[in-house]
Amino acid sequence: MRVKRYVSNTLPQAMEQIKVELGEDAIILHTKKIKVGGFLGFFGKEKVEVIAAVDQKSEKSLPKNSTSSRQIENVNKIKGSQTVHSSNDSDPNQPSTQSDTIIQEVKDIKKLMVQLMMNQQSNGVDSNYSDEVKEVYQRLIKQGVEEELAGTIISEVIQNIGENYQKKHVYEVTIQKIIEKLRKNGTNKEIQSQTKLIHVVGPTGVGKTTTIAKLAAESVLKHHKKIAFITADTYRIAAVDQLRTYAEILNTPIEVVFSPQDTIKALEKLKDYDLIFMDTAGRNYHNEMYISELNHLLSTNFKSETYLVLSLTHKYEDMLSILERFKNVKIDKLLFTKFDETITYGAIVNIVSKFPYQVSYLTIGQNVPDDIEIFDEEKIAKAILGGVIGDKQ
Ligand SMILES: Nc1nc2c(ncn2[C@@H]2O[C@H](COP(=O)(O)OP(=O)(O)O)[C@@H](O)[C@H]2O)c(=O)[nH]1
Ligand SMILES: [Mg+2]
Repeated sequence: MRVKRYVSNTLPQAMEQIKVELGEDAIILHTKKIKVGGFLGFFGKEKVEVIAAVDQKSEKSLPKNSTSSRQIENVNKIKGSQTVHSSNDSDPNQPSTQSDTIIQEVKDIKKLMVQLMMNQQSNGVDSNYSDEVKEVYQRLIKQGVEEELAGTIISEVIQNIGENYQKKHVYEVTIQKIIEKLRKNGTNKEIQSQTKLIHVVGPTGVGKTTTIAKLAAESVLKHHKKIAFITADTYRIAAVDQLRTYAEILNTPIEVVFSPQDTIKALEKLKDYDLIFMDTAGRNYHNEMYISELNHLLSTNFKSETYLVLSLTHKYEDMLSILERFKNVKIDKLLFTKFDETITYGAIVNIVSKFPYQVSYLTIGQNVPDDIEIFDEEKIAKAILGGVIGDKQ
């Protein structure tokens, strides 16, 4: 691979130079406006810096499509993002025939082009996209949608709207594309009617106990189920008391357990109840032994669902580390809390795109039992584009 830096007066001039020197296959890794000359940064002449690269070997000996997939990998490496899969990956979702592969790679390149164009835009270099498209892209980034995913969404929007579109159309199609990213097919959001145990996990303070109270109240009041509680959060007396208070209000039994063996006994005792909610502490999951015993218990005896609770007030990076921390627990669904306490929702789209889990519910305040609803993709998509749409209508 040959990488070269060009400094020119204009971007087209640099492109022309690159084409002559590196050939048609050269790819642009980076563009930036810079000041050249002057004194202490003042009075410099504005120029464009372009870093371009070309894979020399592949130019001659390899077929075109493998050149392009490596180029995509290289661009992604430079950008520090994930590698786009090449056709050789054993992913079953990858296209099988060569023409499918080429189509896929062209799509990938288009996606990267959009990202690069958008990045050029943020570096102050003109891009060809309309103001609405740029505005929507910037909004996605501001909302915390990862750059690569925002680029994908925008490239899908552009493909969908064609050339002669109206402003409003861009927002409508973007909402549809976000909804598609948030939707998981084949899984149910709500607690399933055959489910006997709801196991709620997550770090301290995200709202697990409050959410259990909300779900439990709904099961009693709306679905007329006979419910019971188990709590494994024995690290703070207040935590047990908190669930005990809800148990008293709902007139349901509560068992306190200290180990998976205790849980087996508690479940035996509560076996005649329709639905059991099990509360836990984040600290329970620091113990490998505890996790494997619990996984075994939950997968063998009866139908259970494990919900990982994430708070939208957490930073996205923290949410990723929580998902990593709980990766050994067999998670069935995610549940996001504290929607009412944030104004950025991009993390939801990132997480749903990255992980296979269905999002079940969204909690929207501290009130038990009212402040909970079934996860609604459209609500999140509209919240993400909220400001943009509001301004434009
Ligand atoms: N604003 C807001 N607060 C919430 C929500 N869900 C829970 N909380 C609050 O978050 C705090 C911690 O909740 P708790 O259920 O004890 O968390 P746990 O440690 O995960 O069990 C409490 O003050 C709850 O009232 C929500 O959706 N919105
Ligand atoms: Mg709790």
